[in-house]
Amino acid sequence: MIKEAMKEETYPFVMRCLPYETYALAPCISAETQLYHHDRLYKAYVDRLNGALANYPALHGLSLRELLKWPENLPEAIRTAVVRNGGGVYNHQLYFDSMQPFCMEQDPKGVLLEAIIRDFGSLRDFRELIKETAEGQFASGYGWLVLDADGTMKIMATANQDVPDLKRYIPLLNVDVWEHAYYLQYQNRRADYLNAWFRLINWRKVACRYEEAYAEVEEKRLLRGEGDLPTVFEGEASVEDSWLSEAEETEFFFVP
Ligand code: MN3
Repeated sequence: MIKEAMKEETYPFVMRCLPYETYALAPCISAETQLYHHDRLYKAYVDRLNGALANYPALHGLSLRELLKWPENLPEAIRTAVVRNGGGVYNHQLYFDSMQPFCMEQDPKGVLLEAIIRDFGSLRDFRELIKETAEGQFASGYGWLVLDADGTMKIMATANQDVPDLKRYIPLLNVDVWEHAYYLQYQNRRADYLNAWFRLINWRKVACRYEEAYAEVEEKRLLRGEGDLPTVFEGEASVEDSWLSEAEETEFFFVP
């Protein structure tokens, strides 16, 4: 399995390129939004994180996840800067990397789909819950799908550039609900942006992260001598009916 490169990078952190063209997510997310969001805002977090770490060589061998997992171990003088800007880098990398150009064929499949049904009831319930949670995040922040240390997936929201508690959760997917992520196109209509975002999720990448995270959680539990993790049910899971109603599918093509 391909390891997430995110875990391996250390100082100086480098701005990652988008894994698709700047315009490739239009009309759901416009090229203009992506340009400002990725090339300006995300880059600024990378620069500020490197600036904060520059005079602390003892931290230069740590990955972003390691820096964010134990913030209490960071020198007090740079703790806030590393948490805010490191979070800004981590969150934006996961966000941009979790999307792909829209196509009608994409659905979660296999083990990930089975796990979604196990933990949320159905794909439709999952979709409603993550949208509702992200929409309900007061002011700026993110909506998340994470794998809990107990082996089940959870949905949550975080404020500002906070990451979920990485001692307990492994992030699988996130969505940026800062206004800069959608205001140029959607103004205050966060729900419309979330509907559009949901159509862009790169499920293949989320599935890779899930399988890798599940193996990591399982290994730790075995080492601790704890019981079995919840497993997915036997047999092939399938999406019984499209989670998009016909009206929603039609509506998609009129997204600004
Ligand atoms: Mn952002």
